[in-house]
Amino acid sequence: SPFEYAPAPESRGVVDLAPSYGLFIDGEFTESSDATRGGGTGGGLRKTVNPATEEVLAEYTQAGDEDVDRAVRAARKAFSTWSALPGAERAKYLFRIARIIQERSRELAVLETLDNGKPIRETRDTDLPLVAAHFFYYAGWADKLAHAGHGPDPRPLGVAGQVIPWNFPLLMLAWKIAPALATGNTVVLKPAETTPLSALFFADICRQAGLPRGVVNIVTGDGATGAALVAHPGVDKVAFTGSTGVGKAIARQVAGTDKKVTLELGGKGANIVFDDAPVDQAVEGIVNGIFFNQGQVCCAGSRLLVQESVHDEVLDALKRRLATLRVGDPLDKNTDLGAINSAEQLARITALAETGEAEGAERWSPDCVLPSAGYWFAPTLFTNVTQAHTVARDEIFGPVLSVLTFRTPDEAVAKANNTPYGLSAGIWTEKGSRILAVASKLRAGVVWANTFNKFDPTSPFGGYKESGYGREGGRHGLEAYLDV
Ligand code: TXE
Repeated sequence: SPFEYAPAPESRGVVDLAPSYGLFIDGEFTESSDATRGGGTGGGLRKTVNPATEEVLAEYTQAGDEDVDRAVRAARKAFSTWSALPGAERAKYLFRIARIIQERSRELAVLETLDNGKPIRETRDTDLPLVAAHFFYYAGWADKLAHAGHGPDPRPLGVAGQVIPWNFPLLMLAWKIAPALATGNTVVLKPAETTPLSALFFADICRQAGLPRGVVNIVTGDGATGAALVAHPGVDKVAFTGSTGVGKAIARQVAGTDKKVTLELGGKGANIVFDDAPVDQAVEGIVNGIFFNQGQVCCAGSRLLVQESVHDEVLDALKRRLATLRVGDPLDKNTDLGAINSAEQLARITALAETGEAEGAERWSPDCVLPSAGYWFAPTLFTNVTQAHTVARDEIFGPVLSVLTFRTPDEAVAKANNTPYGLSAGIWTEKGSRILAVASKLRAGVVWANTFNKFDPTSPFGGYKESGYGREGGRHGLEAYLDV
């Protein structure tokens, strides 16, 4: 069947793509039942392209309401046995999944780079190690839930409906699935429409690990599939990462139901550089903060707040560093910036950057030749930015940094907090006392000091204000999947 993905073990290590993929329901890849019965909302095939070349990688199935229903029923059926397993038994499956991810990490890193456009250096050195680490970490909790501080008898919620975005497809899957399974829940997950492939390969890993049928189900499709999953009465818990607009719509949708919900939404993180910070180190952190994954990161340091007295020095060093960034083929391990994930995202970034210019901010990019095919955006700085400018307020979700200045720590805090979001911030200073004083006043879920975009499965991650609610990662991440 063209819907069957079963690579020969000897072909692992390279990506072996089928021409088209089905849905993963009840332990099997299947066609859409909407298609076989006709007349449903799903069943069509969608294409996923390599954003660096615009070449079609594969086709995948648009799941309709009937498919979502089938997946939720499979998860419901599996829940009674999965949740009754001793934690140590669930842990064995999670450890097995983690080890297979490590064994297949080269294949998965290449796959993720093909489907997403991000540099292989990032998928190889950041995404994949973190994906495995999440499964190892939550495997360790599965038999210790009574000691996690949630009381002696924490219970799983039931079926988790999980909707994830395209910026870290496999890592967002790991953030969602690992804690859900460790706590005894079963899962129906919908990956984003532009990056469905690594979730389908993950389904194959679940089979390879011998995970019981129905514990993990993958329904691919667009926002309508996500909305059907969120609306399904058999879903007990909704976990969403994506845009603030859709997050708010989901919150409205589940209001008045008994569903629990966690939302991880947008951000407009401030990276605050004080005049005593070592400039070279801060510049590396600024670059990592906004150009990692082409800035398509919810916790990106998209606003640089630099102390007025060192503004020119920092900007000169930053521009020199940007001139050395290599933009191009994501599969080349020397590449620093890859492709933007989709034509739609490129159009959004382009429009916001044009607004920046129209409103009078000064735009600068290093000389760089962008490939002719694919979706590309040069690293971009905006200076002479005020807090009223759109580029200082809206999430751009691209390689665009807006630079503002401040004089005193209080002014830095006020400007950093002057946003409806509250996901991340960074502080660069040699003074430990200042780190503590400033961090305690920042309304952001994570504050990094003298580093940026550092992730670890032991740390809870999540937002204040319109960046959402609930925490993923760490011991706190268990709570999102437990009745405590
Ligand atoms: O997000 P969407 P998009 C931000 C970022 C970006 C903007 C738009 O600013 O420019 O959002 O991106 C599914 N019910 N972030 O349009 O639409 C959808 O199919 C249920 C920040 O890609 O929110 C996909 O799987 N699900 C962010 C997922 O939601 C729905 C990551 C995210 O898509 C749905 C991504 C609905 N009504 C974008 N509509 C972050 N927090 O990291 C869509 N979806």
